[in-house]
Amino acid sequence: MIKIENVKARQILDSRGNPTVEVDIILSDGVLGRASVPSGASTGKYEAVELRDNHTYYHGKSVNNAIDNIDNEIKNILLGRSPFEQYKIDNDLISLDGTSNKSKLGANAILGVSLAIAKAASISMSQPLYKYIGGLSSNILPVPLMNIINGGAHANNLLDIQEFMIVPVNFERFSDALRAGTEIFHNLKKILSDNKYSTSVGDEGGFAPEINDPSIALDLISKSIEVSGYKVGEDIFFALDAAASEFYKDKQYFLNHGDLSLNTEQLLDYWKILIDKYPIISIEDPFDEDDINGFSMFTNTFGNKVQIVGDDLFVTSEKKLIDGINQNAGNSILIKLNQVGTLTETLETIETAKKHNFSTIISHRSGETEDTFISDLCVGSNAGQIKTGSLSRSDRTSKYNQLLRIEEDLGEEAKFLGKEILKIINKI
Ligand code: 2PG
Ligand code: MG
Repeated sequence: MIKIENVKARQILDSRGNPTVEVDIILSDGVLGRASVPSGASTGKYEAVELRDNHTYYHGKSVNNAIDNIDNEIKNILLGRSPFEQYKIDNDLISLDGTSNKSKLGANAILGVSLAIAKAASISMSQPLYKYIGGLSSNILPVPLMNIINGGAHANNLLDIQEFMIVPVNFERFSDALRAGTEIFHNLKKILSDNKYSTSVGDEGGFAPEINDPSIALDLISKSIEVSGYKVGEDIFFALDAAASEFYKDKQYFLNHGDLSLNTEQLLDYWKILIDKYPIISIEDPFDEDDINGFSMFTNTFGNKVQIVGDDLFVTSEKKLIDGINQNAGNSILIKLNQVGTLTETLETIETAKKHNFSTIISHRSGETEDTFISDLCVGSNAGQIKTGSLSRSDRTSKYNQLLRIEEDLGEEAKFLGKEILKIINKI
């Protein structure tokens, strides 16, 4: 029987230059499974806990305690076990931690181990990771939500909305959609430069121009789509991540850097104006994570027209998702492995979402590593959509590149949902 022979953890750097956890799982057949853990900036307050040392080093962000937990307590329960018992191992890690939010061992410690085990197991079985995760039926390449203008907590410009994304749908294959995205990205760079805006990029590789009006951002993107030879609202649609928890205080939403204060109903009207003006098919976190009433109102008004995505609202928690479903709050869930902390829980949340006709978007974090696990998770779970940033910076393009490899590996079997995604979003 193949066994886990060694577990090694180390501190590495993420794409923002902050420390994070990397884990090696070494099997008795000599296989090495390695995984690293991403980190958010606009984190939801209900996310599983990322253990940081709060020491003077690395501005308090070192993760030596999480590493120690892996090297000691976690390693003790893993040595000698089969790597093919993902479900059992994940549940044992949850019990070993014993808290509801993984605050004892750290979700970063637990997730690194959980993912490295899955990788080791897939290599040991000589299977691509996506097939190990999902089996023979895993063949859907995702529609990408590409974040080409960054604002909010991911840039130091004046945009309140965190992410302005393009969604290429009118394409046969994922690789065609990716090509269109890069063409638009490069034309946007030229248009920004011609208009004397900065072309430096934010944390997710999208541009971060000094714009404060979302309409200007969407107009500039529209222009770059047209210049690239594509049709706005036919070939390419828009998606936004408002990350509204970031500008919510005392039951008010503060836009225009504090100059405009809106209550929930007024913010709903604000979204309505943007949705009427632009072909926006998806809005993530349009309201604060505790303003579930806002989500319900939005879903009752736009639920059959717009994908309303819960990120901070659901934090990839099956329980929070079920609460949301019961209150008709949203129709889609953003899936982030480190919000919940194990592969098993993540897959269970995806299943529950699908069962309730919620669309699923696998997502990176704003602080990423070179690990491309989410690309395999996305195809493995047939999630249908991925959000993994812009078309620059290796921490973002590595995920797209892995999807290209998976598309090649699947060959004729690869399926790209393309325009079908509109039916899924519109619940037709
Ligand atoms: C989000 C994510 C990823 P962060 O809000 O959706 O884009 O950002 O990782 O900073 O939470
Ligand atoms: Mg978000």
